[in-house]
Parts: sequence; structure tokens; C-alpha cells
Amino acid sequence: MTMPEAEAAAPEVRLEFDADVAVVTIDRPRALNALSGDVLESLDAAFVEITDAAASVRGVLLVGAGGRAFVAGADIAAMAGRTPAEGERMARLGHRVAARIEACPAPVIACVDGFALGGGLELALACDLIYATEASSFGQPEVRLGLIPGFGGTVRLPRVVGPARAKELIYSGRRIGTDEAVQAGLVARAFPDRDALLAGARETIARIAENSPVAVANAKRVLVAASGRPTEQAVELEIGGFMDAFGTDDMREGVAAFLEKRTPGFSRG
Ligand code: CO8
Repeated sequence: MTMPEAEAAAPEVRLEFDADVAVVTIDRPRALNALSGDVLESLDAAFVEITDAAASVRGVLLVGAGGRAFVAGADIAAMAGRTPAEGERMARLGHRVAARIEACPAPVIACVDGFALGGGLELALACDLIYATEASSFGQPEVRLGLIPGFGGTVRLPRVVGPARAKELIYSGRRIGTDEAVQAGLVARAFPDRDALLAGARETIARIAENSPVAVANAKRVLVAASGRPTEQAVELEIGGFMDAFGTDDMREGVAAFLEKRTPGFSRG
């Protein structure tokens, strides 16, 4: 049966603005939201748009549609027969998306409900926080396909869970549940179901939104830039960000408000 025109054209990545929260939904449930080239390009475009609207966005939720998966990895069907040069292009596109997420001034929460595997886990690792439902699962199964992680798994996973656990996960390709992912520090908070997950993520963004958007963006910039660097370089980056804070109206306002025992009126970013 031919798909109706409108259904065939339904976007596989949706960006919605709900007050000061941006929601990015990967909606390709028939392939468990696997990352095709089109999905990655659309994610890239969505994060460019969010960054352009930075002044009115206090947080971003990244979710997978369909109730079974956040993202089950890169699109395996699309990888068959690819050359090394095509593999490189694919990995670079994935890394461009990760860089956009890290460059987005507002914190991004990966809301995992279901599978976060391969490129799906790597996408979540590029976000600031991973929240998950209790029934979710995580893994880097690339070696089972003769591949290796190509979208940051060898870089960000060891930083988050430590090299030993990252090696064990990457070499074995085994999947872990949310409990183990929380213990490993991969998942920041677990929730009983999807509704609680989304409510919890929104609550965190509301809490963040009480603070100076300039300071939150400054902290994110330093955290991202310092990650994985030697201590002396990381410390210099922190000093630079701390120094920058002294040049902001929000710092004057925040300190004045504390001293005057009132609620600060921060800028809109
Ligand atoms: N790519 C394409 N299609 C997929 C993918 C995928 N990664 N995962 C699932 N699907 C499809 C299945 O083919 C199936 O389609 P169909 O109904 O047409 O046969 C549909 O989704 C449902 O999947 P299953 O029938 O397999 O569902 P199960 O409940 O039996 O199993 C699993 C769910 C365990 C998640 C299973 O689908 C699975 O193992 N999927 C593959 C997971 C995986 O290996 N991911 C890693 C991929 S490689 C990768 O991510 C490399 C990262 C490098 C990125 C570089 C830049 C982006």
C-alpha cells in the first residue's frame, strides 16, 4: 500500500518550543529512531535553531518517539556497503551534531525511555544530563557488527564511567539496565515511567531557569571545554570563565540581590 503523501513527508525530527523549553523529538519508531543521515542533518538544524533562539530557551529535552527507544544506534541498513571514506563522513556528521549540542548555551537533557544503543548512547552522552525510565537499556554494541563507536563513545563514555567500565562495555557490547547505568554515573536520575521522566526533566529545567542564564551558559562552556584536558589547562579555562562572570550584569545583580536579601532579576540571556 502506498503511504499517503502527508504521512510519507512527516518529519523524523521535530522541534517544538514550549514556553522557555525546547523539545527535540526523534520520531522514526519503525527503525527504533535509528540515526540516518537525514535524522542527523535534522538534529544539526534543530540545534542551530535552538542556539539562535538562545535568549528565550532555558533548557532542551531530547526525546525519542514511539515508547520503545531513545535511539537504537546509527542506521545499520544505511551502513551496508559503505566505504571507509563514507564511514568517515558519517562519523564527522555525528560529531558535528555532538558539537552543536555541546555549543548550545542552554543545558540539554537526554530523556531516555527504552534503548539507547551505539550512536544513541553517544548522542545522549553529548547532552549535559541523561535521565531515564527504569526499564531503559544502554550499550555500545558496535563490535558485534565489526564496527567501533564512531560518534564519541570512546571519548565521552570513559570520561563519564571511567576507562575500565567503558572498555568493558565497548569490548563486550553488553547492554546494561538503568540501575547499573545510575550506579556507573551514566544516568543522573531514574524515573518509573515516561510521564515522570518528562516531568522530572522539566522540573530540573525550571530550577535551572531560576538562575542567571549567562552564568549557566558560562558554566556549560567551561565544563565542555575543560572536559578531558590536563588539570593546568582545565584550571585556566575555569579562571577565564570566572573572570568573564565579573564582567556581567547578572553577577552584579546576583551579588547585590543576595546582599539586599531580595530575589535577583537576572537578564534573559
Ligand atoms: N538501524 C536500523 N534499523 C534498526 C536499528 C538500527 N540501529 N535498530 C533496530 N532497527 C529496526 C529493526 O531492523 C526492525 O526493523 P524491521 O521491523 O523492519 O525488521 C525494527 O527496528 C525493530 O527492531 P527489532 O525487531 O530488532 O526489535 P527487538 O525488540 O527484537 O530488538 C534491539 C531491539 C535489541 C534494539 C535490536 O533492534 C538491535 O539490536 N538493534 C541494533 C542495535 C545496535 O547494534 N546499535 C548500534 C548500531 S551501530 C552504531 O550506532 C555506530 C555508531 C557510529 C555512529 C557514527 C555517526 C552517527
